[in-house]
Amino acid sequence: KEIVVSGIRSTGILHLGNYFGAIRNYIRMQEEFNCYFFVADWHSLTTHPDPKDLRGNVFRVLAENIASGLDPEKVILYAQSDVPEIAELYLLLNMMAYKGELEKVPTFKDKVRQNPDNVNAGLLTYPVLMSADILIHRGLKVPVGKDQEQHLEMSRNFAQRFNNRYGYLFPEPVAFNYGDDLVRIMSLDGNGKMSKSENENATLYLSDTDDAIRNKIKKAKTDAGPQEPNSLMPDYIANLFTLMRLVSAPETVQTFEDAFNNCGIRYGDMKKQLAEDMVAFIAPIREKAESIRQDQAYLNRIMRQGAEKARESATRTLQEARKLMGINYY
Ligand code: AQP
Repeated sequence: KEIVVSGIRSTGILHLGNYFGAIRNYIRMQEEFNCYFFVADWHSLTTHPDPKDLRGNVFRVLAENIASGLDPEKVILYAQSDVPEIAELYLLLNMMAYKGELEKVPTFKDKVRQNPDNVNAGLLTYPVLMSADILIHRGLKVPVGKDQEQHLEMSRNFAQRFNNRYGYLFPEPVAFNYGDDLVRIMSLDGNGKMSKSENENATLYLSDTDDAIRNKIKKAKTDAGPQEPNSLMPDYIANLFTLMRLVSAPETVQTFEDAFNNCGIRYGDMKKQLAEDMVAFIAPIREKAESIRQDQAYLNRIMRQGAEKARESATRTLQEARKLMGINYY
């Protein structure tokens, strides 16, 4: 079976972008592949270093993944920091990553713009740690949202450089999504991608109450509507259709698409329908996550079990890597 690896940062509450970019794929992939899914707690320290939030966020991400449909009996679920072999591989891969290429990564440039006072080396080498996360299990398919596409390209480069320099060890990992294109859910205010730590009022969280969901969708950005038949859709309207395609019945989507193309669309009606379908989608996940989060002993058990299995696979890869690099003296 092919090996699948993917992680989510413990930086807050999961949202629809995380669900449709990543988790939805995880749920299908667990039936077909050998899956390693992890909470990327080290990655979260690049921007969210506060110790008092970390533990809660780690277990929240775990619980929300399980509530969304991940089965801990079918996949290996663990915290990144429970697998120290990843850190060693990260160190080794750093010798294959060049400062110039790391500085050019658009997500790095964004982070520098957002917070120029905290341009730490962890941020710069984020794609290297991400590569170690994947390559430590010799992962091939990586279910992620569109924002991660470029990082995956770098992972392929690092894998290739290692293989060329030391001998074949790593397959070249590819970003994966069950539709063809990778998914990008925009924020409801139309500003950039939906993310855990941006505008809360324009982000639909998997923990949102029914009323919060209705209110946020009601306030989502729209305009006066198309002025001519078959007009080009602005991004923020296309995003509402994307969401609708994900949670509503195909006939419903078709009705509103036709209305858009005939200039007869009423965004108020569309948003009302979308809100109800979204409530029906999110409410069961929210309720399940709440109940899973009450059972700390269960969550601890899953993390420990997962870490043990992840370390077995990680240790095997690391031993090979050391040997190929000549780090085997005794
Ligand atoms: N808007 C999105 N559309 C599609 N996929 C998305 N992902 C994230 N946002 C979208 C995918 O979710 C997985 C986990 O990513 P992450 O932990 O980096 O999530 P985030 O919401 O981007 O988190 P942060 O911490 O708030 O990040 P910043 O501050 O960087 O925006 C990935 O597979 C990602 O592609």
